[in-house]
Amino acid sequence: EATRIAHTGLRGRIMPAERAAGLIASDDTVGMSGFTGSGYPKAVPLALAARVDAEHAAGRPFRIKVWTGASTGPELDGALARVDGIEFRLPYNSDPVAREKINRGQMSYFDMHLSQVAPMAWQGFLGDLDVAVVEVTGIRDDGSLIPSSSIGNNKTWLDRAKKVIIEVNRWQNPALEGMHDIYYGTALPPARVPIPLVRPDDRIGSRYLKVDPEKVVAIVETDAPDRNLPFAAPDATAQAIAGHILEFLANEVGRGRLPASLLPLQSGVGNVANAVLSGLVDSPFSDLTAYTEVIQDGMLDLLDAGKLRLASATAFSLSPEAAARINSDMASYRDRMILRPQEISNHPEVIRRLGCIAMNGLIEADIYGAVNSTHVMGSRIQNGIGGSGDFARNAYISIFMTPSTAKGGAISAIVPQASHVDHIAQDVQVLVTEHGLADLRGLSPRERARLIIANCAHPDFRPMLADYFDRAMKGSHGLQSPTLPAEALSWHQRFMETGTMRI
Ligand code: 0RQ
Repeated sequence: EATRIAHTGLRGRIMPAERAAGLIASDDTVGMSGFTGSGYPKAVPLALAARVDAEHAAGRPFRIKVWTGASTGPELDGALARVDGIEFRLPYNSDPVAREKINRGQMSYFDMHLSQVAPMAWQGFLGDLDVAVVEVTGIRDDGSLIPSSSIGNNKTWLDRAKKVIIEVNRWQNPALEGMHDIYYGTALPPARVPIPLVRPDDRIGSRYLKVDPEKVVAIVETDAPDRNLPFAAPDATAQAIAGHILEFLANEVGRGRLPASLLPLQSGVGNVANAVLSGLVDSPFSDLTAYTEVIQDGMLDLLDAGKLRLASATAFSLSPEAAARINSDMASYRDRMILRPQEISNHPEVIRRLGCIAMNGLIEADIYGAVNSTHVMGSRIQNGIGGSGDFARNAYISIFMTPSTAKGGAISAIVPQASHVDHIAQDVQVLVTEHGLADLRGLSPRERARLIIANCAHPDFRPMLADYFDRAMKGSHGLQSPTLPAEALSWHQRFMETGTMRI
């Protein structure tokens, strides 16, 4: 096909990925595009990994600091982590190789709220940004950029970086043009003003990203697909969780506490979240909207079924099948989807104003409803907090959902005390497992504990939790949130020693 680089001046900077990677120096801080498996650069990070490997083989240290939107693909985090090329990483990672390096103490990881990355970069707390490497769909004749399948922090990286490397990916559908909404009205206090977004479908910015052409040191043309993992078909557990949530929402509508079109939905990633969305296809709700982080397969199903009117997010997170589906009919989806910078898709002010219904996964919750989203056994990072904190704290209703056990039943997802806390009890209003739902709104800690044990815990672990709570009611220092400190984390200790939380 014809070139996607309409700006004639910039065409002169087209070069191979190897040469572009040569413009990145050891110790540089590099802001990369990418959010889940979408819109991340696919050629320069791979070429850089090869270079890092060669430098290391020659006995020369070479590591960089990597900032992104959220998780990326194996060509970025996986390739660079494998060659020990990443010294520092923020704000979210789900790559298994990088995860292992972090948990071995070989890579520093700053796990942060996704809405805070861009503001913190502007505040200067994160240091200078040396290079931006950003994937786009095309470059217009005025030098503005047609964004790709994710926006993430691209606007901020392009504005803040001293040097910019652009990957123009011909695999991305040109019909993406027009779907994006890049808001340039953010400023730091005391100049900060309200974000003029009052409905999920409001467009408040530009369709294009801006970049100073003088800063563009390289353009690399690519033709590689986004790499998102396929979703598993919802299993019985996921379907049961989805069923409880749909029943809860129907009940809220019945009581007049939610409109029949609900409120803008936010849904985390993963199979359970996808099952909830699939369940909504056959629900009585209609005219739904989503104000969320990622558009996943279930959202496409809802759009196709005519249930979902509009989805606003910062990225696609589609299985290969769903990506093919959307690519073959992009024009029809384009008016029903908006991709925004993650500081807007996840903005606390907007989430609070719209009244999102947040639905996120978890690692474990304790009997008082504090939620651990990030650390296995309190110390091993799984992914990161991602956007769950942005949404949970500010949602109209904050729902957390999980299978009641993990690792083949050896681990209870409901524990006496969370081994790490990402979401305090005040940010957890509804807790759901396949066994049932606990509506915790308005309840005291003791009432929450009784309800969570009865409704959410796996039957095998229920008597152990009830026994712990009964004894805590007798032996605790205080009775607001009864606790036996010496025993509270003993379930985790037992798992580390014996491989199971069961006695
Ligand atoms: O690991 O595959 O090695 O067995 O954690 O667990 O059950 O597949 O669930 O995919 O929904 O992930 C919290 C990680 C849940 C996710 C978390 C192990 C389990 C498995 C995954 P294996 P499941 P999910 C918007 C919102 C934070 C970010 C967020 C997450 C793996 O939801 O990252 O919410 N959330 N963002 O075996 C030991 C336990 C465990 C456990 C699960 N109690 N003990 N291992 N696992 N519970 C999206 C974005 O921000 C982009």
